Amino acid sequence: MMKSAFLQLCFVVAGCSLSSSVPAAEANLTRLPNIVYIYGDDIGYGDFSCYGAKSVQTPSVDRLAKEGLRFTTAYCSSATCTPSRYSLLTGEYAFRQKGTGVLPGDAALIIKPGRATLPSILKKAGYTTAVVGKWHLGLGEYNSKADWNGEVKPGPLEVGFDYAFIMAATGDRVPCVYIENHRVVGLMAEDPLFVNYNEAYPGEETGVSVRNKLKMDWSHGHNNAVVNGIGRIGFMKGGKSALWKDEDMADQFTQHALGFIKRSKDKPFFLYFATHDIHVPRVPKPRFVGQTTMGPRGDAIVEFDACVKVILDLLDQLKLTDQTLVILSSDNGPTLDDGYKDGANEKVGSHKPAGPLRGGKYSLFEGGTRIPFIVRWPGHVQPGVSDAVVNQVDLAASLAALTGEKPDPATMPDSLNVLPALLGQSKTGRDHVVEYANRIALRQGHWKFIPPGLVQDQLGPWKQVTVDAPGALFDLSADPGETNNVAAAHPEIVKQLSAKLVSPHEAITSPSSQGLPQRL
Ligand code: NG6
Ligand code: CA
Repeated sequence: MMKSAFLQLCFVVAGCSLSSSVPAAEANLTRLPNIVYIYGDDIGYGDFSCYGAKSVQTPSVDRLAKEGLRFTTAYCSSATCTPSRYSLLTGEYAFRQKGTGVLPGDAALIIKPGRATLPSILKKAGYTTAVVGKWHLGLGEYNSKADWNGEVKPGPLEVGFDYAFIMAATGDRVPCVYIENHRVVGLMAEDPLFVNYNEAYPGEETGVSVRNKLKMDWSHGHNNAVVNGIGRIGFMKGGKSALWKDEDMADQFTQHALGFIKRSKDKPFFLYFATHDIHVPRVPKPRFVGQTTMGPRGDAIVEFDACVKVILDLLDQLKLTDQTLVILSSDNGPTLDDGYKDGANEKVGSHKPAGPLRGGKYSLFEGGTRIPFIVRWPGHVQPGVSDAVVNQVDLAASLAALTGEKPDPATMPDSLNVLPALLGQSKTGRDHVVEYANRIALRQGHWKFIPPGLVQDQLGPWKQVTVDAPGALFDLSADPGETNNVAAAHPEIVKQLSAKLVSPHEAITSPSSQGLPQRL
């Protein structure tokens, strides 16, 4: 199976000199590539130096861009984390399912065990699969609560991963512990862990009761449990031996990622490396503090880049670079003040976290979901820049195609095979993108249509603008910053796009640029 899939692959890979008559071994390509997916959190379109940032330098991300293909028009599937990650792993738009909004840390698993997922497909193709880092897709049985002191399941291992070293939700949500496979790491039976999102545990400090002693003050929310001197969302008590230290988190995740790569290097592996950086609370390791003039948000970008370096260096050392497909991206657009007083707004200076785009995290403007996206596979992906339109929801079908698997379209309804675009063989990908930030908007070709309603329009704190009927229409080719609403000048386009959005099914049943049926 693997070999025939591999041979098929060789027909489609750009720059691959292998023809049907050349045995795989002769081309020194005897196995499917490893896949490392590096997923930053809340990193915007303008946050890396290879995407134009000047106030922060990201040499390792830039190295990937130089050696790989840097996309200008790639999208995540939602302007917040949980729905984006849900779509990435399932190949289904999150807005189809209730309960896929930003989850609390005690939420049940929202991916049904047994359904086809990106990791389960790769596992079927022979890969060893791992998730290291932020999970945020719930843990435990539907309609019940996880048993933090026992086996924490179902979770990643039940939806296609062989190994997991994760945080349950976010850095700012309890429980503030790591979970390795089915167990909370470092928990002692005599000090059990309790978690709830409703009320404080009597006698436990909160971000309100000890506000003047906090390491980092909160600006909104984040005033429930206090862990490592930082207020969080949600309450917890006990489990003292298991509590994380924010300053160590990037190291913890990176070390576990390295361990997985070293253990798995002898056969194809898939690593989903989901960093906490640069989500709040931004508390980088001391050696990164002050590396930029932008305060913790800028320093966290430097920390993220250092984690990328460690992973790339290990691939070099193990001589795996040429046989590893590395994809680097972010789960949603950028934000400044996201609930802590870390100086992100005050110190941003001339830096533009979303680059030339309008809006950021939580927004239906382009800054919400258009994100950095880089693909490197030496010898197979020609280095350069691609304007092809791709969406992270497509990775499931595309990586399935790469590995010779054929997911059932019914189980991955929104994932398109855009492999030729990902590998730089095609200049086009999708012909449309459904953008999602609590409600949906549509990009079709160079047109962007936002239906009437409220749209988040700042990088934090919260500020919304109202889009009046019949909706806002932007010509992204002439106006990438979405400043000039041309709806009045193009009523027929507004009518057409708004009709498609009323029924998202229709929006996606038009044939794609690759002649494949587009499924929703
Ligand atoms: C918001 C939080 C924000 C962040 C976000 C989720 C408040 C006031 N704001 O509700 O800090 O945690 O949820 O971010 O609590 S995400 O990247 O995981 O989607
Ligand atoms: Ca996020």
